[in-house]
Amino acid sequence: SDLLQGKNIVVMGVANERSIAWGITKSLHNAGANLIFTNRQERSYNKLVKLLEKNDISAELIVTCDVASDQSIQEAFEEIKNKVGIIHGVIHSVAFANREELQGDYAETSREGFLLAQEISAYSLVAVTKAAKDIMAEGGSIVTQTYLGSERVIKNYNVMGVAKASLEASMRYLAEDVGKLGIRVNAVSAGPIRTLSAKGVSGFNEKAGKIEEVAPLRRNVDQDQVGDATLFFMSDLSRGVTGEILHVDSGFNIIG
Ligand code: 0WD
Repeated sequence: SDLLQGKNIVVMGVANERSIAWGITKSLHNAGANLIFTNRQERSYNKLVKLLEKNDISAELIVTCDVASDQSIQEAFEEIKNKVGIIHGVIHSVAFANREELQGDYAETSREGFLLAQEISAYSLVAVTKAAKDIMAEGGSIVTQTYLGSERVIKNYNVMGVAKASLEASMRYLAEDVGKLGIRVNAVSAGPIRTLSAKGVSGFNEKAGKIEEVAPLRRNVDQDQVGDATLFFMSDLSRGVTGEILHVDSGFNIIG
């Protein structure tokens, strides 16, 4: 399709082939988008270059960006502005919490661990929106990735569930701020998908098994399904939608 022909979109958070951001990359590429990538680590950069080559996708630009640093975010978007110019969208697909706090009792969460999860997983969307909106001169779309642990107590998700609640509320406040600039902000809430980050949360198999058992579609979702839902938010097909959370979870969230 040519839904995103001529659109410059920044994708943050491809760590490897299993990353949700990689599923999104394929959907956006197939829709004709020009893609710009940001990575935190050298390791992810090398993996991304190989993945792009293997899949015959060319990147407009790849820049380093550690969302823990305002300076890093500013420099990344400055470089994007100088080398690409206007952008039309941003995919925010980054999160982090300490592994030892993704198990056991939430009440044991440390102050530092709480703040770290909030900083990398929720504040980063605020900081990125602040930097991106200045180069989204033609309006556009920002999409983040969230999870049901924000709405319900899901075993082991703990501090990340609280960070996702904060991310979702931030997404709504940001949608109000940048709506007047013609920019929409939405979230996709995916079911469990086996990725590098998912490995950090205890009991993945249990969670995925439950989806197969009780979700209306009786199967787990994959990165490509999240990619296509994110494509909807990136494209004009969703032009009337902002501040919304779209569950891509085989319907699991509706089951009591
Ligand atoms: O089941 C799942 N996997 C679900 C994930 C279900 C629902 C939502 N999500 C969310 C995650 O919470 C996250 O927000 O999707 C998003 C992407 O997660 P993923 O695809 O499961 O995980 P992964 O492949 O590990 O990617 C996470 C990225 C990595 O990218 P880079 O390019 O940096 O290697 O987040 C990155 C992480 O390194 N990341 C950071 N990026 C920039 N600055 C930072 C940071 N400080 N910390 C982590």
